[in-house]
Amino acid sequence: MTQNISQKIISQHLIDGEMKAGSEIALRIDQTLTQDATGTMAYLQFEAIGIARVKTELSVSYVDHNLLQANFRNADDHRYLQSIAAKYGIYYSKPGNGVSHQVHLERFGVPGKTLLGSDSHTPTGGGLGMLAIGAGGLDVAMAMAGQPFHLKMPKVVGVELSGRLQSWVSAKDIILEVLRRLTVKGGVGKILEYFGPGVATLDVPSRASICNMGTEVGATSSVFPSDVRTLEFLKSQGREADWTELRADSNASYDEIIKIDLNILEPLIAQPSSPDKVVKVREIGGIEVAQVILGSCANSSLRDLLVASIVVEKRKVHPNVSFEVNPGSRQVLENLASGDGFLSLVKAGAKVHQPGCLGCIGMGQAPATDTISLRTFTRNFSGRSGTKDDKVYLCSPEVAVASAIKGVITDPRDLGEHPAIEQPKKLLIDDSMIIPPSPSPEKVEIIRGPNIKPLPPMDPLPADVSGEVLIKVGDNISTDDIMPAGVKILPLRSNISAISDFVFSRIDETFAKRAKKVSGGLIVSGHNYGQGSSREHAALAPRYLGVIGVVAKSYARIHKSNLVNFGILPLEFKNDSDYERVNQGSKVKIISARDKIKNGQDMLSADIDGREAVLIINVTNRERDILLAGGLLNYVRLL
Ligand code: MIC
Ligand code: SF4
Repeated sequence: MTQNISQKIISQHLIDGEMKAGSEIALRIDQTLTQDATGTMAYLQFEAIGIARVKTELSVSYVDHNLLQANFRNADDHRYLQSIAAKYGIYYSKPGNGVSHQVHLERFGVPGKTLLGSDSHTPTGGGLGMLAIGAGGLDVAMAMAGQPFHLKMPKVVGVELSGRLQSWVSAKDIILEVLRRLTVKGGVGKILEYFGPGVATLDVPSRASICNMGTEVGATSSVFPSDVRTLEFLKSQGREADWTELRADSNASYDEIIKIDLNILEPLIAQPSSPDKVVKVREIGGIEVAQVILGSCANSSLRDLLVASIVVEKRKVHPNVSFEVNPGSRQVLENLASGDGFLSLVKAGAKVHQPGCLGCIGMGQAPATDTISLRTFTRNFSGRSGTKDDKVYLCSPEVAVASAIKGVITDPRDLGEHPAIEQPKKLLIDDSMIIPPSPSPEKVEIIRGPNIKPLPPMDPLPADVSGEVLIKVGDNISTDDIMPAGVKILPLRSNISAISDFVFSRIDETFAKRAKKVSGGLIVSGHNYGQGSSREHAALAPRYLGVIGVVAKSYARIHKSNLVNFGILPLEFKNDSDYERVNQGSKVKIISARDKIKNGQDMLSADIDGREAVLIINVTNRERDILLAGGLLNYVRLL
């Protein structure tokens, strides 16, 4: 039987289930990655599982999100993560070494392998031909313990690329075009697999940028073939031995096909405050900008920084613009500095920062009130930048640098001829900020500062489920809305009781207090509830406040799994009209919910304010058992 790339990798890692779209499969995971903001919780969970050493081929712990050290908290977390890594057989990438996805691509990714990461942008590895998937920290902890990863077999969408990008148009424009067509929920339950003659025109960093932001359409993963361009990239990293060819069979089929002609693609931009509000740059050119940031795991490779450095050569950043550069990794920074690139950026007036996530997750770089910020980042959800009512646009490095020079949103084609970029044939490579695990793990002591609090215990699902609706929200609620990040809240990620006070705080400051007062309740939402990040705190913290269920029109994949993992019922309205008649304060009761879920019922009759409504519970049998146990950790203990 002919197979596409996704089917090839899945069939080689299939432990259980049938490769039929929508049915549950269990995959063997070769590699895992964590980052600090989700990692502390993932490792607390790994410790609770009680395994002496990770069972994966490779596991890496990155520190890239919580780099500000305004007090002891983040520094405490870093020390905890380093000691855990040393003891349990995990590589530790120190703060300052770069964003997990960029470093993993450079130093660890291998074509044809599976990678599970506690960060939603883990699919970046698809640029190397990996099947790379984002998940909650607990799922990653289970994978480190040697357990398979469970998911519904995705549909495989073939994205056929033809032609070649015109000058000043780059990979970001391709993924923005995908977002324009599919929207932020069009990829849920799907893998985007790229094929066609246009693929060979794209280098690995460009492919990685495209796979990275496949997350923004809600896709489970995105993948490119592994070909000569992949070999060229691995060679530049001194890792050609890791290369294998990976292609779809010549007449492989896809569940759907999308065609993109690269020849006619123009510079695109996503407007505030959703990555799918995409228009041509030309349509909104001329809007004044106050801040431009080049960086994030979508666009901070050496290629992207070299483009910017060459464009600003002999030019100056506009006087009214703060132009900031966040390199993706120390390798990128070192190689930029070894040529003329770094100096060109500094001379032009750029602020060059340490490698890391920084302003992308609101750790600094918040824009001024009522100003426009242009970023090459992944997401522009309202308030994520740290400024209320922010206006953040997402664009390519080319659009960013042109706008930084002109002071207004600028189609880079207005700058004239595109300067040639020359990538170094041989890169400077130095892995000294990646610390291998200890050869004597028994001697390593885990360092726990006062910021690290143990996981709260969780009760099994009660016989009846009842409570009041604590909040009613609309479509596309992101995990940034549910559990905001930023300078104040991100350092509390290792302390569930402290962070739970901020659940929904951007939408309704009274949420946590009200939830605590009535000991929990339910959340009601529209479509695509929980889009965006993999942060399990968006499930764990509401659960801590006593939230027992969410009733939504539909869910984002990772968040739905996180709800199950922490024992929150992910319910759906059978009739969307019931959504209209539920309000904050409505009383919901599902009699014998536990028995019904146990007996495999998928329609639950509920009483909402004295009227009947049918709620759907669309979960697998395994997930039913997890919900009954009160979450995945309880379930594992019962096995
Ligand atoms: C993000 O981009 O939203 C994050 C911060 O990287 C998250 C992870 C987190 O919340 O810690 C993600 O993408 O999963
Ligand atoms: Fe970091 Fe931003 Fe990438 Fe998330 S999207 S991993 S915050 S750079």
